[in-house]
Amino acid sequence: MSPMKVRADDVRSLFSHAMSKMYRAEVPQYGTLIDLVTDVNTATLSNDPELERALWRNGELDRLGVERHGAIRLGTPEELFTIRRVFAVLGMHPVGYYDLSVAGVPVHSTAFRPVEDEALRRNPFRVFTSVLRLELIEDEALRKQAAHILSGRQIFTSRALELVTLFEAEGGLDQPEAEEFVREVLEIFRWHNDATVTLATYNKLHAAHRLIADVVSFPGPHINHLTPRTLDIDAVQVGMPKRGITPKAVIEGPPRRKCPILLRQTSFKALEEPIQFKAKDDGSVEGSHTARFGEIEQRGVALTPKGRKLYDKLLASARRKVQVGAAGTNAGAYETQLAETFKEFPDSWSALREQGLAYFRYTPTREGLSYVAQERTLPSFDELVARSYLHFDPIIYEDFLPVSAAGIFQSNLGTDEHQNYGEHSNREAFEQGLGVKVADEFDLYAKAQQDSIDDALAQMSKAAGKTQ
Ligand code: OOG
Ligand code: NI
Repeated sequence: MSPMKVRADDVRSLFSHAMSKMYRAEVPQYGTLIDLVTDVNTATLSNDPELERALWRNGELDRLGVERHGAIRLGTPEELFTIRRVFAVLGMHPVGYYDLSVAGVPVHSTAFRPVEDEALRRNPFRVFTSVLRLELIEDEALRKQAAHILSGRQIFTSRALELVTLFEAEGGLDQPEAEEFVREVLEIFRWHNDATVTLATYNKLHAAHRLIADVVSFPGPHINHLTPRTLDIDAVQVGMPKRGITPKAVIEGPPRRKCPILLRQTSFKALEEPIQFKAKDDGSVEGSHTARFGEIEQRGVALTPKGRKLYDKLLASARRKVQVGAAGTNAGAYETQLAETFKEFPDSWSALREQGLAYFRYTPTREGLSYVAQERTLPSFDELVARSYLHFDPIIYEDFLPVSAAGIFQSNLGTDEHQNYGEHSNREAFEQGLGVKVADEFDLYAKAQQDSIDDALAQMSKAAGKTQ
């Protein structure tokens, strides 16, 4: 790549910044949410200087306010194929496969995200990307009609496609091209208050599933939420109503813990927005649509397959015992049950590490390096950790959780809409549309952990005067 090319991380920063600006302008409640999150983060930091130092050490402090993720819903495998090429320009690659049909949502999804540690540090923005599974529409005539409507739309501007091709040919874009690319890409995600269908068609699609109407009735895949990071999600949940925002009934994911695991999320309800629907004689008729909302997230340590299995088991058990209704009934009982059930999940970094439940990044301590230099010997890995000659920090979970994602979708469907799709997940079809296989998130975390171990041990052997 020539030195004139802009690094993908910087194009992604331009992009996430532009998206944030657009969304704040279009969804004022989102601006209010951001203000609340900023206030909560400031208060949390001033009460916890240790946390502030840790964030500063990790270079996270100045990026605390930047959005962590957004979400879109696509209509066809062809759109998925092209969006992969678009996101590649932004240094975002598909990680993980999420089948939401098991939760009654007729989509399957991946997350386009930066993969390398350094890229995540520079700008962590990712996009949860779903594709409609038309085969799950039972009514054959409606299925055909939806497919026909989708086949007639082009969600990418021709200039965006030219710039993607240029990027692929040259391995990068220069600054003016990168800026133009971001402007063009913004068009893909913009809200359209004019539908491509009549109100009658919209209603039919809506009756099949609200998400089907959301995807099929519009010229493009509007970004449906953006999500900043909070340091105290419980405080934001409590603070929302005080600022006139209605939160979903419960926080998705694990309960509050001393050692946060995976991902906790909550959102505010989607807004009802006016839409012009097509009418005969080229006129239009006014209706409305709800799709756009705001979300917040708080992330914890990434779990190993063993840890994840335990998480899934405990979550399923809590959800079996207490079900939260659409209107939020039982929310308090659910939270109590969740906390109770998760007592079985070890809540200290050492226990999580020793039991192989979570991933950690290892670094040699100063004492460790001087010990091995003095003794000219390298103790075993376990001994190094036991004597605090190797320090370990949690590796943060960068992905999503299907049950939580379904909860976020559901809370924005208004009613307790819950179809039972008998279909199995269809990862092959998803990857075929995408044009590549999605990366396995566990492989990525395991590699980050192993790389840190190799690096730490190499430093230690060097200090011990050994060549490895
Ligand atoms: C995506 C919902 C999933 C998350 O954070 O889990 C999601 C959507 O509503 O399109 O964004
Ligand atoms: Ni989200």
